[in-house]
Amino acid sequence: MKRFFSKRQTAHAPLRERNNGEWTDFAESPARVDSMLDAIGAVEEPNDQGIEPILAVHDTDYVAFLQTAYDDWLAAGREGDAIGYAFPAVHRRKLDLTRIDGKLGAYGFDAATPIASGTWEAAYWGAQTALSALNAVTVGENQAFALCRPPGHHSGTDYYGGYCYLNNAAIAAQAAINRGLGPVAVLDVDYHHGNGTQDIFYNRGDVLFASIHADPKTDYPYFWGHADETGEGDGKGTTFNQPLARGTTWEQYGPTLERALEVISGFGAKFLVISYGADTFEADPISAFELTTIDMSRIGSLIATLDLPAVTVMEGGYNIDALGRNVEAFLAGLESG
Ligand code: OKP
Ligand code: ZN
Repeated sequence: MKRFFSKRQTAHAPLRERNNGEWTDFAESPARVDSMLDAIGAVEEPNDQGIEPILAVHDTDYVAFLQTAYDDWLAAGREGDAIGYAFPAVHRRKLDLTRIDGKLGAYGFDAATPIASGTWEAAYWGAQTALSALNAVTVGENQAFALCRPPGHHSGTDYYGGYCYLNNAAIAAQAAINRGLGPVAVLDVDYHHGNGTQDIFYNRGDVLFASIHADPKTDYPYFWGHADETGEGDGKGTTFNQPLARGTTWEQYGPTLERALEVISGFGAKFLVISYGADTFEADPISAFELTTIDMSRIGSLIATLDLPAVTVMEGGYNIDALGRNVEAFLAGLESG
């Protein structure tokens, strides 16, 4: 399977995040990339497909904000990474705010996702990496891997959060729909619920979102990913959430994944986008499932039984030592089927 990555994605390097009541080192560090590159072999440079496929998912005002947010922060006399402090829990709506602090709160939903000098550059090229993997599959490859960083699945039409700024999986899924490859299923196997992807497609009957993740009662992102969120309007029944308890091992995870695959088959998907996170690993520093490296290859082989053309988009995974190994095990499982 071809693998895509641009070095420009390492331009994003915030220093710290707010986490469990204290400031901690930013877990989604560029060192993650080195671990993955060491393990997955040769990567291809993405092509620049411009802003249009990004704007097919994200609002123009939000993209404009992301492009200048760090400069606006510096122009306001600030130092270090840009981070909001006031968030609209009540009556969120589009307002023409002028101060950067207001804008950071208007578009961001947490304090774990700073905007730093290279954030836009990295997020833009992460999206191009996902689109280039999609291109590879449309010209005859059966599968491709997009080493996206920063990740994307927490980002919605007009918001960032959870280390995510542009939703790479949604951008690839929407581009696949626009090329007539649908219906599309997005299968999210990151430890955290992909609330941004869910939200983007919540009213859509042509995109199924299926996710297995830590129960939001105990884990980030808390507010989304509960089992009773099943879609609305044309999308009624096309969202499938399976929360699992902390401590989950393959014994529970395997059958749950099989059920999610049945949902995808039942939906009649013709194309698959996989949001893959290696943070389900037993030694992940911010997560609490108990999957092993062998389980990563099991996840890959089970998904391969769907026998669908597929783009895998990288999401989380924070145990730097094991990250590359886990990603490679997953890809090998997908390839072997
Ligand atoms: C991004 B992705 C846990 C703090 C969580 C944000 C996590 C973002 C995860 N103690 N902080 O889904 O891997
Ligand atoms: Zn995650």
